[in-house]
Amino acid sequence: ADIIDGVSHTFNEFLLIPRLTTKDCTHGNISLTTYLTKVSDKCDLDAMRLNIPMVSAAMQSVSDARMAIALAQEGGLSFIYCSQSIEEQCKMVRSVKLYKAGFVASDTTLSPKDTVATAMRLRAKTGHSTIAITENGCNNDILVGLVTSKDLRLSRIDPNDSLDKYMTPIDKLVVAYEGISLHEANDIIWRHKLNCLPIIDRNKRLKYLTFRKDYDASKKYTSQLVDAQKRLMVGAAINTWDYMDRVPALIDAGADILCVDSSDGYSEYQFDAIKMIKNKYGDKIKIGGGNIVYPDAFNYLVEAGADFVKVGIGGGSICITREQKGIGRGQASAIIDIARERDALYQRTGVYIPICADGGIVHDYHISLAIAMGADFVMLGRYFARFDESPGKKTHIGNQVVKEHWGEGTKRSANWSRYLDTGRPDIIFEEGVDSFVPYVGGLDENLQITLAKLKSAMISCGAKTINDFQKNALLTIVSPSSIVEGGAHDLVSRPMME
Ligand code: MZP
Repeated sequence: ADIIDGVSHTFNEFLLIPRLTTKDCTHGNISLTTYLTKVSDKCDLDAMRLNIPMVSAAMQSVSDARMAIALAQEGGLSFIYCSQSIEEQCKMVRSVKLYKAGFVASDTTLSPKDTVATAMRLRAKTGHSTIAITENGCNNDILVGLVTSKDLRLSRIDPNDSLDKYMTPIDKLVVAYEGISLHEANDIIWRHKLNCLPIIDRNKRLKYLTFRKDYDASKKYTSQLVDAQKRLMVGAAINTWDYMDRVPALIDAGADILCVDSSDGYSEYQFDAIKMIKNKYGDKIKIGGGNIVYPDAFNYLVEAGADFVKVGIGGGSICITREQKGIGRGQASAIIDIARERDALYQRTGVYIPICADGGIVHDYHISLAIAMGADFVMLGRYFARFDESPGKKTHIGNQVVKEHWGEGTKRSANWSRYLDTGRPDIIFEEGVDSFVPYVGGLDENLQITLAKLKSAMISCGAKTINDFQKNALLTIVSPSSIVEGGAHDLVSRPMME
């Protein structure tokens, strides 16, 4: 066997050295915009960008439609997991695409019937066009109740239809939140960045929400919106065994970008999948590959046609691949080496392939380190699983509030395909664990703190853009004792107060 030079390092073993902070390097002047897909010197019009360098992991416990809507509104992106049937995944993608098209998903506590009834009642009271969207729990179709001032139409979304057919422009919108307090209504408007005003009754209870015509949410918020359609962007994961059916269905549902989800992306299966998709759809469809940890695999996936490459094997919070198979590499070393290969490719060809640092981000500052090491954006599972918007159930362990978080390499995640004829290989042993993460509240409030820390690190390093940060960062490897020195130390703990 060959042994590669040097030790394989993790994020914890690095720190950033400050560079000159110039006076114009302020929070307000920093751009976190980054490339998501391949860009060439000759033309970057076609490249997709993120407004913040963070995407959520394609995992059952992380990225469903609710998370995708919340994160896209912050300027990031979710990859909806593929460990579910094609129909279920497309349904999630559709919900995200419908969201900013003037539709608001109904409160899930209301039944489909009640949602439609509420919309009709409010239309009768207010004379405004109203709309209710809800899911039909019986057969998992999306049931759309459309109430306009002229007619009432109820229709099922046909998965084979273009979504445009269902995009009826409306300027007044009523959602089924009638009767909640003004405070709760404002909270919903604020959290979901709705383009709406609350109209309340005498008792300060919500009557309905109405669009504010003069207001363009895309100007105020760094929403991740696609060009003129004002719809949120959403990604979808695919696998290498049913992609021939899954990809066309996802494209039709409106997925903006795809990513092959695999713990080991250096395979002929993945090469063939990316190549076939690129041959069939050309550059209209963007697709990422991975995961990999060494430059040879990077070149292989780029040759297949990957628009970005995901780096990381065995570093995920729920991952036991290294213990089970002895496969993987310290995440910092993997990113540094592959970023160098990516930069060399760019020097040679003028083609830049963004890389995503996937897994093992434990502290907020690890995001800064990953980017300084050359990643263009990071993918996080555990981080997002802790928020209200993640699909995991909230529960208690002792006094602590926690949320469920489980790996895609667990039998739990694979269970969806057990009774279906999917062609999915059986899981003989698990590469992930089924666990919990501490619950920390809503995505927005926590994300703002994380982004503030990232910007502060960039300011200390004199960088106003992600590109500056990657180019100018100076990193140092730290000794175990300097890690101890970096935390609070040599203090007497404050006694617990009543
Ligand atoms: P983390 O942010 O929770 O540390 O890591 C998330 C990443 O772990 C995912 O994006 C994926 O690459 C990886 N993952 C997901 N499931 C497993 C598993 O079951 C896994 N082994 O390694």
